[in-house]
Amino acid sequence: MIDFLKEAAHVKPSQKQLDWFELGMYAFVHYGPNTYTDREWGMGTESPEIFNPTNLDCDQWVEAIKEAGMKGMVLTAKHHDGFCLWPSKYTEHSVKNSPFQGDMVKEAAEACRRGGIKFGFYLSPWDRNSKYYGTPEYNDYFCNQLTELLTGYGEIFYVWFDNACGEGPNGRKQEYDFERYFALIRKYQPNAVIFNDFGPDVRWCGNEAGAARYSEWAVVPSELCRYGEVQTGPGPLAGEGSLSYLYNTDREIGTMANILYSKGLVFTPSEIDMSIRPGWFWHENEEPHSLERLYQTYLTSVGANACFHLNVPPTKEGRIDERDVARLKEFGALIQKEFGEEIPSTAEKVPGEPLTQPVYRVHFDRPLRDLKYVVLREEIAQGQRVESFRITAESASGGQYPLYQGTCIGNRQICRLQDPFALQNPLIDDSDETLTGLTVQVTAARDEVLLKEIKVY
Ligand code: FUL
Repeated sequence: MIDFLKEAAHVKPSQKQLDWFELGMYAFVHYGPNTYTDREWGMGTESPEIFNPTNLDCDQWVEAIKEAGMKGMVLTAKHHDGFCLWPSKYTEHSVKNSPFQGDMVKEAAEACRRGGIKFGFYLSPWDRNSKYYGTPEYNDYFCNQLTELLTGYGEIFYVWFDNACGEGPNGRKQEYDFERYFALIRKYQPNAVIFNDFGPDVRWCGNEAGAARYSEWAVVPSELCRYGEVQTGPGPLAGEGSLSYLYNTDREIGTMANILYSKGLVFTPSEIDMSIRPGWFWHENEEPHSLERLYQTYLTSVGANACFHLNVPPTKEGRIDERDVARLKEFGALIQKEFGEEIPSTAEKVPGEPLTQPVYRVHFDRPLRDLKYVVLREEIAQGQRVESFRITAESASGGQYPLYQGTCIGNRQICRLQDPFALQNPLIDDSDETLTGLTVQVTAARDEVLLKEIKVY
């Protein structure tokens, strides 16, 4: 058992997964015929004529995205309706037969380059337009399109695959050859991270509501992420009981009870994807979600060992709606207000034995009346190890204040001590007390704990 936990603690990310983690937050951009028909899923029978951005400004998209602090953009190059936002050689169902005679993928990629953010794309395998869909030829068609996108638009940081698999125009479903798609990406864009429900590089969190797990492990059973690289042997209980079925909507993924039954473990962290509005595509009568909702999702994604993929859909004109622009600005400003200035402190580790509990003592450079967040980061390049921890504050008069209890840390755990939206919520109620430091005590870990950062705000 102990040997297996140690193995689990040493399951490591690739460099591109580490780079992806550092991005934290990036934008999704859903754009296409649905924008003009007010639908979420097109039928594939829409005329290309309807795609008509009359006031396109991709630089405005990029500016809005950057206002929120997002570091990349992922464009829906083709959604389920099969309409290509670039003039693909392999179909007539594309921008080339629309009043917009340009290449939307190129416009977006170049705007990202100009604005200094990364560019990636979403390519839906489900295609309700292609005559090949539901036959083996469709995988060739899909690979041809994928190759166009991988080779024609410079560096791609992310390729996002949807697992949706409905019927095509001939009533048949398709068997997607994901292994073949992934091999093409590795060949043409070796640094691109691949998102798919089941890995290899990033997995889906299991919902589109921005709801992360309380314990969002990056090290998970290969039963779930079957495309990831298996880095351990089977767990000590493999074959003894449950894990015959594991799905990405389960509450427990990667927890101790869960991994002990697994056939092997992979490093495949989770992404929280959500739209700024109820729909993925722009609809005139929808409003952006509240600032509170976006901020809460930020804390439970970027602040909970995952990344945040926030969709901002362009309007019919081809611009980001001013209501969304305003919300993105507020969102970026709030993050800046909450995390812009760190409280100077020094941390000292009082080590425990491997598999026992180190304690980190943090001393503030000056006594504090108040603190709002403690941000913890593990040296995730070495693996994810902390199972549980607690944080206690010390006051000048020797008082101890229990502040927080948590489970995973991983890449980043933002421990929120106060609600920035609450009217009044003092951490300590004695007005004469000041805080001099805090203790982060790891209460369980899979192997030696390596925290690379403890920051206080
Ligand atoms: C889903 C799709 O069906 C939605 O339309 C959207 O693109 C979302 C990001 O993925 O599976």
